[in-house]
Amino acid sequence: MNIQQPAAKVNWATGNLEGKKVSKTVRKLKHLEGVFADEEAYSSMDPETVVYEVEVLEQEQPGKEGGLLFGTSYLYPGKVGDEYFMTKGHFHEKRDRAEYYWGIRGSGLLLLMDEQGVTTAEQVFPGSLHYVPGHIAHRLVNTGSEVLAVGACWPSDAGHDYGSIADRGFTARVKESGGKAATETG
Ligand code: S6P
Ligand code: ZN
Repeated sequence: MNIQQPAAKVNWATGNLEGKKVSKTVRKLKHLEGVFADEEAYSSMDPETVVYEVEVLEQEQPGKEGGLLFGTSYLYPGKVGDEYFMTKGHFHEKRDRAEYYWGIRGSGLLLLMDEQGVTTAEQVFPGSLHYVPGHIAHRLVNTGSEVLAVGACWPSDAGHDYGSIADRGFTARVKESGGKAATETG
């Protein structure tokens, strides 16, 4: 029998993925127009500021039915005005596709919003495990002072629907208030 190397290696302390099929996406402030509430603070910041990076093991072609994708997101600490750095957030394009998230490093919140606009939040910390059911939009927020690294595994045909979030936003925001993270709805 021919024993082969695995598809990739994961550094479980940092989340870093290494492998031939690992892709990397960098999201800078300039890619996040309209995401943060304080437009004046947003336009005064360097558009090249990196907000988050995503590594994905594309063992299956994204879009292909029946496979799984695996990734790590690295969300840097920072704020736009008093609002913490966060991911764009998305529903899956195939709405019923679910996903697992788990905390690796740092601390933050996972915002979960249903199609009626009801948003809940879960604490993210090293070892936290989060089930994101289908039909639920999800967004990570870094409320800490170090990088928030979060692992994820999701169906390869899930896709991303960013448009619905861009149109209506999430119904909750996470801001610093009196030195602490506070959620604001409405
Ligand atoms: C994919 C999964 C994550 C996010 C990543 C970036 O289904 O939920 O890999 O893509 O955290 O967030 P966003 O909202 O910019 O795709
Ligand atoms: Zn997702």
